[in-house]
Amino acid sequence: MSTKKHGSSDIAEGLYEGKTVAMRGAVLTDEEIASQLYRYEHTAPLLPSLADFHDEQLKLYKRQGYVAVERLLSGETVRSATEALMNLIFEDAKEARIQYTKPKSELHNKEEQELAVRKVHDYVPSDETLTRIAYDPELIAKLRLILGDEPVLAQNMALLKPPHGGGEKPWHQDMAYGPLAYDKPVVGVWIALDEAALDNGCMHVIPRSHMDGGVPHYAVRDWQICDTNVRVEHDVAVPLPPGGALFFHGMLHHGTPPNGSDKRRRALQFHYAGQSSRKVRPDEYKRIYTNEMTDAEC
Ligand SMILES: O=C(O)CCC(=O)C(=O)O
Repeated sequence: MSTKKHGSSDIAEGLYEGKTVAMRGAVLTDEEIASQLYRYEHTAPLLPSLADFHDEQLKLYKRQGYVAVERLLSGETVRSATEALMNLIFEDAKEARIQYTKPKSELHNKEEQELAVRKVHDYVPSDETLTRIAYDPELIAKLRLILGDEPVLAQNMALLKPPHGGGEKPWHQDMAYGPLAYDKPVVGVWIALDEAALDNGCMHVIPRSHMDGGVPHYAVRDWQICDTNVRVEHDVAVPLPPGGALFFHGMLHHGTPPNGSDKRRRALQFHYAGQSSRKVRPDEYKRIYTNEMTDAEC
């Protein structure tokens, strides 16, 4: 695992209204992040498939803030979604936007290029398979049940965590990010394309944390919940096979540790809002998700 320090020199993007700010706070190595900020003893149970999601699972989702499914996508769909994603990176990005962790001038071949991709934004319209996954009628029907409203795709993003040091995504709530700051909860659907395991940066969640509502986020290693405000002792890891998926509430505290293994960890992520939801006003956003009104320190 990389011994690179993360903290004061890192830059985060994606803050409310796209502002970019310098990070501050404690400087931690990947090993320290993986061992101090995450736990690995408890793992989430998996429903065999989406067809097994009924009223009881809806209650569980509402109580725990998440439900995980072993097989949302078939092996063939996973292969063709992965190929589609790689084509957007290597051949033609079309409408998608690709975010690299290094300047393009430092990427000399396809392997270096792929391993430097952190995110692919807005890929859904660019490929038929990816469009089909996002608007699958069975998926939309379950989301309608969860939202109690007509689901609208609010965001689509693929997240790639390369082997040997793919970075942590610190603990956060998705609705603390401007594009998802709606007045009613959004639902995240995170789908593993590679096996997402304990050693390559699978999702981790704090069950029931969505019940706390919005909490302040701080610019530390990213736009995140203060490390000391995360109830890490309640951490449940969500390892998934390729094609497995995590459905989670937009206020759920979640994060992913660094990838210290020699395996890729690529995932698709969709967020759906109810069609009657509205974006929160900037003053409301500040009150809920920042320390601007309270001055609380991290
Ligand atoms: O896939 C990851 O590493 C983190 C995904 C996530 O939590 C997010 O983008 O909100």
